[in-house]
Amino acid sequence: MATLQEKLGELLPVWRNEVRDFIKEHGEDVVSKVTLSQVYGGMRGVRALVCDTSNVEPDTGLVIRGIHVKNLTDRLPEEILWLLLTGSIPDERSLQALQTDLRRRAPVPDYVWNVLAAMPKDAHPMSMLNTAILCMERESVFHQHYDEGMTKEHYWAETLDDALNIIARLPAIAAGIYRLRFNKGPRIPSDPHLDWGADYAHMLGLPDPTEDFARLMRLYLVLHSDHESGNVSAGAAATVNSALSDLYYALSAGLNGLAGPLHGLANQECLKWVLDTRKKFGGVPTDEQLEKYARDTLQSGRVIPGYGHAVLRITDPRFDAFVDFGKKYCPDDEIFQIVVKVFDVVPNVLKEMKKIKDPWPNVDAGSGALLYKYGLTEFPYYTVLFSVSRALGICAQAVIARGMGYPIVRPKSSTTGWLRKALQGTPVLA
Ligand code: HAX
Repeated sequence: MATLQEKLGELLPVWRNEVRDFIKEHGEDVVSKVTLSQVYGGMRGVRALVCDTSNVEPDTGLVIRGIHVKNLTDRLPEEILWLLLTGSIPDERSLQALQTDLRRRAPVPDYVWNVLAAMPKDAHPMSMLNTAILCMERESVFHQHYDEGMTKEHYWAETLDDALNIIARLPAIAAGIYRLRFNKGPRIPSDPHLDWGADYAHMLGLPDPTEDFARLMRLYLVLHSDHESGNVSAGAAATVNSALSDLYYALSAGLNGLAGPLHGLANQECLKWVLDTRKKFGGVPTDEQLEKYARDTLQSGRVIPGYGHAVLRITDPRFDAFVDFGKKYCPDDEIFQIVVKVFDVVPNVLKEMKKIKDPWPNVDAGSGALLYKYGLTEFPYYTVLFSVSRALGICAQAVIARGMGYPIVRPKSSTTGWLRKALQGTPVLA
């Protein structure tokens, strides 16, 4: 049995030495070439970042520390946090120690509730979540100790302290936002006997006599926890953290990116599209109706939310995991049935549009329908759920970056004129 702090204290010096030797030996070798299309195309496919917590290859999907996500669906989110940070699944006693530590750190100070209560009644739940995280920045252990002259070798431990404080409080804050923003009545106190995911479900306050909703929440929190570091949220957080801005700043920067409709907000957009489908056809549509509806959506210039991915070229295994859950626990639910039917029909429609590189469903195509089934019907809230989960990966990545002593992120940009000259075209812009 070891605590997370002890385990990382052992591992980080080993990893640092390995990487130092690796760079010494191969520092000048070429890893990736960059084409002009990639420069203008959001750097898609350029290998210029390191992320050891997880990896996403186009033909496999999410692999966390060498374990495919489909083999992690029965794990607790706390186990995933440990795995992300250390590369192994914790033993029973280490897991219990982590859970006890999180419980100790969980109480949310009153000033956070006061700030949230003062926000406009129509504030988006994501802006509420980020405001709550940012207003706690005054408590950053990293920030305080940095100001007191902390040396580099302590950065990771103080970042870990911030990470655990934030992660411990997020379920209560996120559940509190749900109850406040959607007029659900007073906040529900945490139940110290529950694990992190089940406690979050409990504090949301939805009826859950079968405990299936708690089960779904654990699964949701595992599946969304990390997706390597090039995506908008993780990338933004890593860049901000590389300036030694503490985790409150860095996480909030990342989650602001998650709030975009092409990224985390897609889950709310996706359910909206499925519900519109049900409304339009009065239930589960036929294949022909659905095909036409998908084409109409595309012709009107909109995307089909929940489909396509910047990296993946297969059905997202996280979508598969949600479908497996639905087939097991709510196969007769009408909205779930529409999700399954969309999966049957829409990829073929998308395949006809040659510009779309990935016609398959991503994680957001299935999650909303299941949340809706268990009574979480306020879809502007869904990205908050995603955020609670993604905080695990973003925080783990930040702790490791500080432990490895990675430098400030600063790629080079070019003017279009410079690019034209470099490629021997005609310079038109200065
Ligand atoms: N519906 C319609 N058009 C789509 C599409 C979809 N589902 N997916 C891609 N396209 C379009 C793109 O808009 C782009 O069109 P333009 O060239 O006219 O701009 C073209 O196909 C090429 O895009 P791509 O190279 O295949 O995909 P990108 O890497 O540029 O974008 C996205 C990836 C996920 C943003 C994109 O597939 C999309 O907008 N999907 C719908 C929104 C969505 O589901 N987002 C969630 C993604 C998962 C995630 O991050 N969750 O947080």
